[in-house]
Amino acid sequence: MRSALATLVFLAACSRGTSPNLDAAPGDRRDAPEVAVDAPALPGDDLAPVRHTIVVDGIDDFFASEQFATTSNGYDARVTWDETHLYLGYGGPDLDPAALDAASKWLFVAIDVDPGAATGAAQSLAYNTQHAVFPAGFGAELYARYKCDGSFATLEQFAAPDWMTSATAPQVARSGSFVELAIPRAVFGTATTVGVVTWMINEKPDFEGTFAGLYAGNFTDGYQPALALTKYLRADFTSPRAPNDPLNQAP
Ligand SMILES: [Ca+2]
Ligand SMILES: [Ca+2]
Repeated sequence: MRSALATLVFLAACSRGTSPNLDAAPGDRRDAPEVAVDAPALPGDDLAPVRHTIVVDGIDDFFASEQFATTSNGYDARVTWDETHLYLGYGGPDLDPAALDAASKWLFVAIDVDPGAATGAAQSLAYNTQHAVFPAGFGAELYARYKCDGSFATLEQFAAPDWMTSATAPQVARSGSFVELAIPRAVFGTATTVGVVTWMINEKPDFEGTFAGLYAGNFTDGYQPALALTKYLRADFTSPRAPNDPLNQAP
């Protein structure tokens, strides 16, 4: 600290410019701005794309770089992928099947296999009186749903105008209030980038609510008859960028 202060005093003295000899001259480094010598690595420079195989056992083995804050305190999301699967992790009190109303609470994971093109479903199915409207440019081809009492999980496919349950079910495992899902990338076709948006609801009559959406500023928790989702994650399977890199946030 002392030497930093001394430097500041020295620089302040120089900046007064009382003597022409103290003015910066070409090649004089005293007043030269600091310049980084090494250019920062650009995305894709000699870096392998993200590949992280999660063991679907209910025990959190996601990296810190795969974690996301949500709209709710006490809830966080995790997303990563490898060559064969997209992996989701969710932690928070209502993921525990012993939680109040667990049989009427859901975790939803909507997936857009051509993010930005706005193809597919522009909004989610209604559960009781709540549904979600997807972010700008996001049109869902699929959504995974997990019932918080642990009774089942399915993958739903959009076949306009309806949704149909896929023969492919997500792999699921839970321990305490943490759940992991694996969705085979085969259901995305040839997509190398998918959009992902997640949220949770309680569909219980008179107790409906929406919460724990991926990206803390995605929406405001509460009863949402037409939830406006505003953000999604672009999971680019060809990119070395960490899943939670802010550059992956869309639109
Ligand atoms: Ca695990
Ligand atoms: Ca789409």
